[in-house]
Amino acid sequence: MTNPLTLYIGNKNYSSWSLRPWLVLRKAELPFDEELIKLDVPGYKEALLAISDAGTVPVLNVKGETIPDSLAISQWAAKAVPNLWPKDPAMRSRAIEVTHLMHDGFEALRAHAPMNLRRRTSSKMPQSCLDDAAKMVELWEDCLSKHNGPFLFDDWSIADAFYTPAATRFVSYDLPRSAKADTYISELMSDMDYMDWEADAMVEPWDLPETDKVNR
Ligand SMILES: N[C@@H](CCC(=O)N[C@@H](CS)C(=O)NCC(=O)O)C(=O)O
Repeated sequence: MTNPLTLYIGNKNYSSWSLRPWLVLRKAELPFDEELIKLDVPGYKEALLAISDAGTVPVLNVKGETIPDSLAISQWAAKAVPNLWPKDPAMRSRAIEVTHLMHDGFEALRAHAPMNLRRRTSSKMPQSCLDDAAKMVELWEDCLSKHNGPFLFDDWSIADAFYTPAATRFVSYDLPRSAKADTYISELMSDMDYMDWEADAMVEPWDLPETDKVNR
């Protein structure tokens, strides 16, 4: 390995937590190696625990030190390079707050509409999932209406990285959204870095049947 940073990630089709800091490192222009751990195959948990005690991906290895957790990795990157959070202090605080909302909340959306980039369905979703989706659209609209776009806080920030996997769920599961939210989703999904990740996900040979059968 040639880079001082290695990001351990899960399957690109499914691992929403991995996608977030991967985008952040790309936007930070910090060169990194990536190591993909296949999830839900025999021995995968041992493989994860060999990388960090968290037993999850993502994990960033910085010259031998490990940082688990998508938000901790993103915060590390924000300390290493400028401009990953908005400069304006009030905008910055709100960006951190909405990022935490995604990191810690929207459980129903996460459970009933797991990231699955290859999936396209219009099947009926549970009300709790639709309620979360509506809450997310409201949050996006609030941020977008206060700034000039195209991102939640004008320029791209870690907040947008955190909502990118959520945006893909609106498309995969055909979740209702306003025109403004749809424009934001299209913006995130046409991002060049996101498209690199998605291209890999499309040709990944591994399926997670439990995730694929959600809402079938
Ligand atoms: N809070 C963690 C969540 C990480 C997480 O749950 N990752 C999933 C993959 S997307 C995982 O590693 N799962 C392993 C398992 O369930 O055993 C973060 O933000 O990084």
